[in-house]
Amino acid sequence: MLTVLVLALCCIHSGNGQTCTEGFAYDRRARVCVDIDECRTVPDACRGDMQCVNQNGGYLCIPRGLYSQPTYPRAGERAGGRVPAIVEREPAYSDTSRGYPEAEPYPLPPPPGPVAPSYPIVSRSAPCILGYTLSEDGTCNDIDECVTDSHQCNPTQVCINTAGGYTCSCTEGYWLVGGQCQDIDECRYGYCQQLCANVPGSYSCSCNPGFTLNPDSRTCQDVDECADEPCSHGCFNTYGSYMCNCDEGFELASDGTTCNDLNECGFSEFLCQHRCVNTPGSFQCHCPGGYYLYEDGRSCEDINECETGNNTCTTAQVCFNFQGGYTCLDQLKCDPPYIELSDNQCMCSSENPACRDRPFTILYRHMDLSSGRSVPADIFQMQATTRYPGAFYIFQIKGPGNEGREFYMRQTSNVSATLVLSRPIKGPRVLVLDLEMVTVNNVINFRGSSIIRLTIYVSEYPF
Ligand SMILES: [Ca+2]
Ligand SMILES: [Ca+2]
Ligand SMILES: [Ca+2]
Ligand SMILES: [Ca+2]
Repeated sequence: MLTVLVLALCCIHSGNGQTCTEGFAYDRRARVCVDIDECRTVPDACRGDMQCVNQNGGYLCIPRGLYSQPTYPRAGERAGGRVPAIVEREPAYSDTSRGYPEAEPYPLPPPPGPVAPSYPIVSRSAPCILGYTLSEDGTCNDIDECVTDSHQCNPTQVCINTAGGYTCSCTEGYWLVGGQCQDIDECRYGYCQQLCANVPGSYSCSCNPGFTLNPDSRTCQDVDECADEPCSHGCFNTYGSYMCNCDEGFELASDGTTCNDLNECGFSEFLCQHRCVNTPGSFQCHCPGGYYLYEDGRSCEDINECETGNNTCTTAQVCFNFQGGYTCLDQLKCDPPYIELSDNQCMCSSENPACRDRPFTILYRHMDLSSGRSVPADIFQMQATTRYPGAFYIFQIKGPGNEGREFYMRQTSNVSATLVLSRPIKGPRVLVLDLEMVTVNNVINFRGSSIIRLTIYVSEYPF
């Protein structure tokens, strides 16, 4: 048991220096672990421009220019007999190539003169490169010149902080002219499609009436005014505006949107034969009683009450139609000494002494005449039905009915004559004219007459 223990102890102490921690070697004579000088024993312990500095239990690689005198690290910085944190710290110097440090600033060399005895301990008082300031945790932080007001930008410029420095620039809408930020006159450069207003640092576009600014705030597009239905009737959108139009029978009012009814009746008094009634968008012709509106929409046509049956005549009567009315004619009754020859003719017999100096026959005729008919107008013709050799005929108007001398008889041949209307006659009126035909035969010394009793119904209207 004792032997095993001695052997075990013997093995530990005689085991090729393996009992020392890394960085130290066992000195058999002194029976202690001594530091290994890696700078001598390790080939290329430091790369590149780095200089190897041996430490107790380790070694340092530091930039050659920074090395002044090797020294032992303080006890507190020894970790397990070596300083591994410092060995391999390449970023500490590689960042210098960029001109400024980032996360791991490396310490600057101490000022000239007496060499700091404690290197490589970082000197807390060492300044950072220009534009950086040392913070309490030992890192170099960028100075924000814009906040600390240590910049040199002029009042028109804006200070923008950068890592290790700052820049002066103009804000949007300004440009640098002669070191000063001056407003850009965007209007001069056609930024706006239509209207442009330059303002310091910016500009604003607007559009002419009838256009609206697009979301790009620069271009304009036509407003479709018709979408809001501004017109009473039709609407046509146009580029920059719109136009209203009206349905037939309407006219556009002065406001350009409202449609007013046209008073067609005011255009012409001949639009309707009788009466014009204006209606919204149109007009209508009206006819007086006894007439109907013809299919042309403006003329008045007489209603033939005798044909339509819309009359009050009895079966014993004869219906006579005239313009604008009708009348019921009683059955012919001849006054004595006349006797009835036919249903419209009375005769006075030559054998009857009472018939001397009376017309031999009276023929009843009816006609209608339009009021205001133009004159002269031939309106009725009469003719001898029997001719006697050597006889001649005289035609004349007899008795009452022509006091106004509106008519006269014009002989058209030996045996015929025409009743002529010579003056305008105004209705409604009923005239009875006795048109006499006198037969004269000097050979047999005969003189006789016959009459046409013409009843003329003059209408109220000239149609
Ligand atoms: Ca501007
Ligand atoms: Ca438009
Ligand atoms: Ca109208
Ligand atoms: Ca009638």
